[in-house]
Amino acid sequence: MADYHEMWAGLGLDLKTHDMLLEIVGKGYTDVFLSQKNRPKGMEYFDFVMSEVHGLRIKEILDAKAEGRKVIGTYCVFVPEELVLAIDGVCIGLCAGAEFGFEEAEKFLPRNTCSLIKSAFGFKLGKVCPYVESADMIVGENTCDGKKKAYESFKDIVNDLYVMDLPQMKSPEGRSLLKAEYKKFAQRLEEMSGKKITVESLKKGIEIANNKRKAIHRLSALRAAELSPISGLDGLLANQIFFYDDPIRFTNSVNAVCDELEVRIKEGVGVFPKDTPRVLISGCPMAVPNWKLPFIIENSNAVIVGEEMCTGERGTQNLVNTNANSVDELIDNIVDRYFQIDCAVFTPNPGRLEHIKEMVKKYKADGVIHYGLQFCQPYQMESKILEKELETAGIPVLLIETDYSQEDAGQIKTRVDAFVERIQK
Ligand code: BJ8
Repeated sequence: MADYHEMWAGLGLDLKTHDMLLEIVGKGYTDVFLSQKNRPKGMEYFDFVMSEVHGLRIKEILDAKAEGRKVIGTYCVFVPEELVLAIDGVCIGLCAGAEFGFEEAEKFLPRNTCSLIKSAFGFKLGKVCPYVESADMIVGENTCDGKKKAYESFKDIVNDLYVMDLPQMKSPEGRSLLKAEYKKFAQRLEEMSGKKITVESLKKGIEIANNKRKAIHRLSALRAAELSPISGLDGLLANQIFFYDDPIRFTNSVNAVCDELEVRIKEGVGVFPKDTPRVLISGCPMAVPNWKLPFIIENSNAVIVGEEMCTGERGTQNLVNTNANSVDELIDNIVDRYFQIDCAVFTPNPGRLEHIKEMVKKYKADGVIHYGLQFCQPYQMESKILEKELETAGIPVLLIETDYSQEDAGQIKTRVDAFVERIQK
């Protein structure tokens, strides 16, 4: 990697701490990803992206800003990237997946806050995230109580925080609220960029976002092959990079991996031996560099064949229909897609159970490992209902409750080993 210290200093990063963070993430990446055997050649692109995650990509973003494009940071898959693309903006997922700066974060948040929220605060307070520092506007959303209340303090420590309200029920009123919020957001984007969203620009934004999702759908479908052509870790990595790479380059790179996987499937090449137990993971999102649980699973003689999470199929499923003649109709189509997201903050939320069952069938999973972050009430509460329903339907379930620390890794490994033995054919 080239020397980017000047660029980072310009963004106000704490260089010493940032160097330390990069070293830890780099080492983690080498241990978790580069140690895997028989990876598809196309994954080299993702290795490159990760090696330049705070370098080249940030430079690209700063170049885009210099051209007058706006950078929008987000924390939730409910924020419609299509609208950001329609003003020729850059949309970046900011979720943080490392236990970093928690002590500082706890000056603003109760100790019993989930790691995901603490990490977002920790990255900002520790001045180690060039994405947060590059953003012209950060979008928060009223989802779980933790996030909703945390944004009340977050607004004082970031530049321009915009909070979007979201429905909690899949009712006609809920849908109307979502549409009103998306229209308000579109207006805010127009004001800040000085660019009008037109039918043409919005259709283009939809097309770029749809293509990105189609590429991931293609990758997911290939993971259904009897002999897994790619590891779950690499599948997750593609889903994580989905949030901050250039969307067109990302789409092309995922499609290139898919071309290679199709050949692998034809030739009977897999990354794990035949009859390796197949696991579906489900639950809270896993942001970079949160690879603890998938690493444990794939080092317990199982393969992950799909992710029912926002860094996975919950975040990428369904496309936006481009068939419309006005911006308002296109926004309706966007609402139609996003309103189907089955986040656990919705009540009731039967769609998620159905989606998990569908995924188990589609990817031929032998069991489900549910990943719930400590203190995440929506997913922890829902996990009990899911466990009961899935076990009744004959689908074995393991509930894992954890955080971003490594302290419980040994204990989780023991439980995953026992579960893998249970689902072994
Ligand atoms: S659509 S999952 S990205 S809200 S882990 S902060 S829920 S206490 S992240 Fe999410 Fe949007 Fe839903 Fe997806 Fe709260 Fe739970 Fe923490 Fe969470």
